[in-house]
Amino acid sequence: MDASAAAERLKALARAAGFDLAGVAALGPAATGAAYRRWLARGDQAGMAWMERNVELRADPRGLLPGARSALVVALRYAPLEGFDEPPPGDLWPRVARYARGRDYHDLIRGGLERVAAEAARLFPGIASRVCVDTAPLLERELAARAGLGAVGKNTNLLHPEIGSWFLLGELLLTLDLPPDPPLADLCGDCSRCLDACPTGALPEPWRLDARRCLSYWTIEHRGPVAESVRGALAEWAFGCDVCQEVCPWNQRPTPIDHPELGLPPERRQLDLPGLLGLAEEDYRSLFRGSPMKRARAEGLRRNAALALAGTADERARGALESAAEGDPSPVVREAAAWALAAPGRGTGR
Ligand code: B12
Repeated sequence: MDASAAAERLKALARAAGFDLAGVAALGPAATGAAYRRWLARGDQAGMAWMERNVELRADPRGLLPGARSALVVALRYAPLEGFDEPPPGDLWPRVARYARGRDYHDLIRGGLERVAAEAARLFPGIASRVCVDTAPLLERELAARAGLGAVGKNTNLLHPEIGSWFLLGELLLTLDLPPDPPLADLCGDCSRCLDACPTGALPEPWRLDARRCLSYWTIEHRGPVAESVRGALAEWAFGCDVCQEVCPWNQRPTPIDHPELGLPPERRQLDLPGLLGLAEEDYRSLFRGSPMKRARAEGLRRNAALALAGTADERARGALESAAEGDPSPVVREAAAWALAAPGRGTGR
């Protein structure tokens, strides 16, 4: 099989494994390695110390697999689902970033890519491969752009002209030499809606995300008390944030998808903010098994729920906040609940 037939075969295997997009990139030094170093130098990584490690490897992914020559990059769409259930409208429902409502994408993407890797090993004896999803020291968005999966938008998300940015990425690094797919042209033009809409000013300039101000960082990655400067904005989000994607013109008309496992599971549809705040450890373990929301840990989810209820007038919610302020085992949650009780009221329903 020649190299372009091999590339086509691998992309077809990826689509058969359930991925929505697949493309090939040649591995080499990252074109945005300098942008990544500037990001670190400014402190934009906030408390994510792991982003400061393996700087050389991130700037040149060939070190991730001896003899690696190319990457099969795949995308898994997570929204909008066919018949997608938005949580019921109202102030007491946790607003959760869409990618995190259903099953953990790490497991789904890894599983799919492992099936492709097994087939690749059968088709091309002697090759080596490595599956990467999110946690490997890899600038995934740049690599995906190089594989023609989209263009990096000003909000730093990878955007595709037909499906917007509601998709997740994974890679299969390969020792095969494959012809790369052509990259797409810039999609942002002079639009700056994401920069203007970010509730905390976390996009101070195009293509730069300052995690010190990003609600996604505070609600998912940060352990301990949330900075006073972003607490007000947290009333809207209990886990992650989608604002910079929601306002993007390329995300206004995405076609429905069919990955039901990425939707909110039935057993969590009744879990509102007071319920989440008062969640017992064993209920947390069973309700969030296999969910990407576990990244924030039980304490982080209760903290976020408390902050999201700031200034509520709802009696049940105030009761949950009072119990948490007095009796939650975590000092971080107790402090967040006391702060939320003292916050000014928010009008109707709060
Ligand atoms: C750390 C991290 C975070 C951090 C920091 C985000 C950030 N922008 O760096 C936090 C916790 C805030 C976060 C949030 C989110 N994340 Co995140 N995150 C990552 C992770 C692990 C590393 C990202 C990274 O390398 N950052 C360092 C900076 C320097 O890189 P970058 O943001 O990608 O920026 C690149 C471009 O801006 C580009 N660039 C710089 N200057 C210029 C100039 C021009 C002209 C161009 C074209 C490009 C360009 O170069 C940079 C380096 O390659 C990746 C997985 C991975 N291994 O890559 C997932 C990843 C980026 N996250 C993802 C998702 C889904 C999210 C959220 C949408 C989740 C949510 N709803 O809450 C938000 C989006 C926030 C945002 N606007 O970025 C997806 C993105 C998929 C996509 N379609 O783009 C990834 C790829 C995970 C995955 N495997 O699917 N994330």
